[in-house]
Amino acid sequence: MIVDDVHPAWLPEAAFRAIGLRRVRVDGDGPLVETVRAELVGAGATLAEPADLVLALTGSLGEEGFAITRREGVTVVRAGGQAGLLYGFFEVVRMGEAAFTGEWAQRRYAPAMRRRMLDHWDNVDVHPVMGQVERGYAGGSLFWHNGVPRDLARVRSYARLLASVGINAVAINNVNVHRTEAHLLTDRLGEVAAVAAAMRPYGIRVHLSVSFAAPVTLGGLATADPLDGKVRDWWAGTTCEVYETIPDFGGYVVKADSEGQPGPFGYGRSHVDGANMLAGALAPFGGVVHWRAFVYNHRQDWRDRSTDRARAAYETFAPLDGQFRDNVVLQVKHGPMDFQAREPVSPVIAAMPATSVAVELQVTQEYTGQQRHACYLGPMWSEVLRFPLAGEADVATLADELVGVSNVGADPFWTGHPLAQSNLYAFGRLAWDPAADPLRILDEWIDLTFGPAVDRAALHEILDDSWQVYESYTAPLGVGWMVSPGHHYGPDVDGYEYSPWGTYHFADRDGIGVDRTRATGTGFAGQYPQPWSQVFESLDRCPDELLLFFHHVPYGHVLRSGSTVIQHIYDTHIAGAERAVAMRAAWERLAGQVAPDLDERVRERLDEQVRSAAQWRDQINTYFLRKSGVPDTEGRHIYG
Ligand code: GCW
Repeated sequence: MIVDDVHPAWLPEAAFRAIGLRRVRVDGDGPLVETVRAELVGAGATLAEPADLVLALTGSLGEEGFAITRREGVTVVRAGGQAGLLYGFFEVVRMGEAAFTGEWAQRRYAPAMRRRMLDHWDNVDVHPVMGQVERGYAGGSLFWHNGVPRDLARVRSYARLLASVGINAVAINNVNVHRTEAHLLTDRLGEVAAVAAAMRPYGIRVHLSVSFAAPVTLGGLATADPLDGKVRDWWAGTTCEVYETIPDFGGYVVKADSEGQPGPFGYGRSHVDGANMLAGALAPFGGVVHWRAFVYNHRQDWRDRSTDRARAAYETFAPLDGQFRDNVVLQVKHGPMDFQAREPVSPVIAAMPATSVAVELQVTQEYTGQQRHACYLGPMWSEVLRFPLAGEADVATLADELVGVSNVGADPFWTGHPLAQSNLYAFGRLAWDPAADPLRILDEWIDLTFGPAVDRAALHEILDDSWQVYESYTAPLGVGWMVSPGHHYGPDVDGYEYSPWGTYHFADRDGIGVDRTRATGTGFAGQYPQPWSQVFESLDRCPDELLLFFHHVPYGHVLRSGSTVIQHIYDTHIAGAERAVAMRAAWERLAGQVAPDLDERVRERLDEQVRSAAQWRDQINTYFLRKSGVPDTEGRHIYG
C-alpha cells in the first residue's frame, strides 16, 4: 500500500518484523553505523543486553564484506567496514526469522563487483521528445521537478532501497547532456551536492554525466580538444571545485562521439586521449571516469552493406586496450547492438583484458515492454553474466563493475509497473552475486514485497519466464528491432528497415536475418574468441535464439528445434500472445491478497500487455505470411 505517496517496495514494515522483536547491540562508530542504529530503532528493536543480535565492526572482511554466525542463541554480523555492516544488516532483514533460528557456522558474503551502479537518464528540464527521463517509464525524475530539485526525503528512501540490495553508486543525470543539465557540473553543483548528502547515509556515491564539450559551453574556451593545455586546466580546476563541494564525489560518466554527443573525434583525437584527460583530472581525488563504448555511426546508409553497427564498439576500442589510465572504466552495453530482448554478449567484454570494464544492463525496459509489459529480466542478465565468453572466464569474471540504466522515477510505485520493482531488486542482487539463481532472487523479492501469505505460485507463473514470453511475441530469433521508431513501443516490422540507425532484418520473400559471418557476411562473428567465433559462424552450431542475428536464412531453414523458421515465427507468436492472456488470468488468483491500489495498477498494465501482445502477434505473423506465402502448418487464422 502507498504510504506518504510512496510504495515501500521490498522494504515494507513487515519485512523488519523479526528484527523488531530483538534486543540488539551495535559495536562501532561512523556515519553508516549510525544509519544501522537508526534502522534498528526504526524497526522497533531495542538496543539492550543481553543481545539476540550483535552487529560489529571487526576483522578483515574488506570494506564491503561481512560474515554472519549464530551461536548460543546470538546472531552475530561482523564486517570489516561500515558499508559491510549496513549490507549485513539488510541480509538479516532478508533472512527474517531464519536469522534467529537454529545455530550455524560462519557464512561469508562479499560483492563480486567492486562498483554496483545505477545510471539515471534524468534531465532537469522536460525534453520535448524524450520527456524528462529519457527512456523513463515511471513518471518524472526522482531528482528534479519543474526545473528545481525535488523533495530529498524521496531520494533518501531510494538510497535506502538501493543499499538494501548492495548498490553503491548512482549517476544522477542523462548521458545525453543537454544545455541546462551541463550546468550541474558548475553553477548548479549545489543540487548534486544535495542529492549526494541524501544518499551518503546509505553508502551511495554520486556520479555525474558530463558533456565533453563543457570547456566550450561552460568554460567559454574556443575548443574542447583533450590535448589542449587550457582545456586540461579547465577540467582540472572544475574537478577540483567539484571535490571541494562533494569530497566523496564518484566521478564522471561520458557518452562521447555517440548519437550526436561531442567527443574527441571532433578534434582528431582518440578515445584514449579523451578518457585519460578526464581521468587525470579525477585521479588526485580518487574519482573515476565511466567512458561509454556505445560508439557507432548513427548516420548509416541502409544501402551500404559494408558497415555493421554490431562491429563498431570493438573496432573503436579493442585496439586501445592497455592505454587507458587506471581510473578509466570502459562501460560496455551487454550486447553489441542496443539492449534488444535477445542479443549475443558483446565481444568487447573479452577484448579489454588490460582495461577496467563495466557491463551495462538496461533495467529500464526500453526494448522489453516499457514497464507496461511484465518482463522479469533476472534470467536474461543471469545468462549474460554467466556466459563463458573467454575460455573459463564468464562475463561476470571479465567485468569489474555492473551498471544498470535505472527504471525508477517519481511514480508512487517507483517503477510504473509495480512488478518491475523485481528488476531493480534483481539488478542489485546479481551485481552482488552474479552466480545467484535469478528465480531464487525473484522468490526473495516476492517474499519481502508481498509477505509469506501471498500466492507465490501465481507470481512465479507470471514472472519466471516473462522475458522469454516477451521475446516470443516480438522480434524472432535474435533479429531485433521490429519496434516503432523513436519511442520504441509496439510493433513496426519495417520501421527501422530503411533508417540510418544500422538496425536491419533484411526480410524478403525468400528469407530473413543479418549475415554477420566472416565467410559471406559482415565479419562480426570474427570478433569473438574461440569457440564462439566458430559457433556463431556456423549455421549448424549457432544457437536458435541467435540465428537471425548471425545468419540470413530461407524461411524453410530447419532450426535445431526441428521447426522451420517460418513455422517457429507463427508458433511462438501465437503461443506468446496466449501466455500474456494466461498471465492476466494468473493475476486474478491474487485478488484480495495485494493492496487495491497496486492491484489496480497491475491489472491496467496486464490488460495493455494482452492487447499489445496480440498486436505484435498479428503484425509479425501477417508480415511474414505475406512475405513468404508459406501457410501455417496448423491452419490457424493469420490475417492475410
Ligand atoms: O538505447 C539507446 C536509447 C537512447 C540512449 C542510448 C544510449 C541515452 O534509445 O535513448 O540515450 O541508447 O545508451 O546512450
